[in-house]
Amino acid sequence: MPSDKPLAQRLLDGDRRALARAISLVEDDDPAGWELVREVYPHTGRAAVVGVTGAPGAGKSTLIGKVVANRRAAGRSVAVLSIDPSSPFTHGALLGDRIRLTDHFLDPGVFIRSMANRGALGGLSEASLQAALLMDAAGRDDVLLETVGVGQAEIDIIDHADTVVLVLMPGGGDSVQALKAGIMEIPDIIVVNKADHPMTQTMVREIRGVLSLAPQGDWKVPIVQTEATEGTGVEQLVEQLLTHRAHIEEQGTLAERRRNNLRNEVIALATTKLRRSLEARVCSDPAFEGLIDDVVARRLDPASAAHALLDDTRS
Ligand SMILES: Nc1nc2c(ncn2[C@@H]2O[C@H](COP(=O)(O)OP(=O)(O)OP(=O)(O)O)[C@@H](O)[C@H]2O)c(=O)[nH]1
Ligand SMILES: [Mg+2]
Repeated sequence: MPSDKPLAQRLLDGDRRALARAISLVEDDDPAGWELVREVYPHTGRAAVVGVTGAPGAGKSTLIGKVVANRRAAGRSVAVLSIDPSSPFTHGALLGDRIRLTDHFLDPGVFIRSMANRGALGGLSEASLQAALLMDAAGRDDVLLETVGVGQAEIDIIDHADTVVLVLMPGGGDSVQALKAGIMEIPDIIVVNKADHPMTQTMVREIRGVLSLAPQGDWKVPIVQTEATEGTGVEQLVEQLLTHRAHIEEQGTLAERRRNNLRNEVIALATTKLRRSLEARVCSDPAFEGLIDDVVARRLDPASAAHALLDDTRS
């Protein structure tokens, strides 16, 4: 029976349907979604947010499925957000296929959602951050974010995790190279999944080599070997997740990290807004087209034109 309570209240009460509805609103860039996030934001910040990244097919979803089972057994409520920048599908299409969490579909303690590319307007990264906040507000103890890593710079949602897990697989040398080259930030925990593969130990050694060259913080990045399909190593992974969480809470790094992440988020949102308002202003503006004419005719260089445009929009 539909409740006549407002959506925000139902969400805060942990109502799954309210959560699903709320996420659809932010996914559609509906102003009501932003309003909702504004309302419930004071109730966020309680969930332990874990980001799981790695190359396609590394076993992120299989692993998340096993971690979810473990957390449920410990009595925690869980939400999973799978972010797929490469897929044109939205609203949970192909959900079961991609997320491999079908075992959990009937468990009310597990909320699963996928989000795919949304085209040019309203970034996926923005929408997924809002969705994660809504999951947090809905009282989920653990929020797990799955995203494909390496070269997906626009998907910085992973930056909003308290703990970042990088999933590698033996033979997937590209990711180790990305770490080595500094293209990919050193995560908090590294998983070598598909540890049944004969190249596993070689890869573990390679990763140790890379980590030994990285600047040493006060957290020593553990390498956990798993075989997600069998559930092997999952307990060790969960143990590392909890240890990392306790570590950042004790050291005060959690607060610092969150502050930093939120600062970046505010700048990112402001940048998007500025860009949109700029685009709206120049759209079919004859003065702007005149400026472009000058650039095309080589009378004005692009940087000077940009300056002129900014001076013009400011005045
Ligand atoms: N042999 C072996 N296969 C595994 C293991 N873990 C996952 N797989 C298989 O690897 C394939 C990809 O697993 P997923 O969990 O979908 O990987 P993913 O990283 O989520 O993939 P995307 O979401 O598409 O990027 C599936 O066929 C899994 O059954 C493992 O430990 N050993
Ligand atoms: Mg997956």
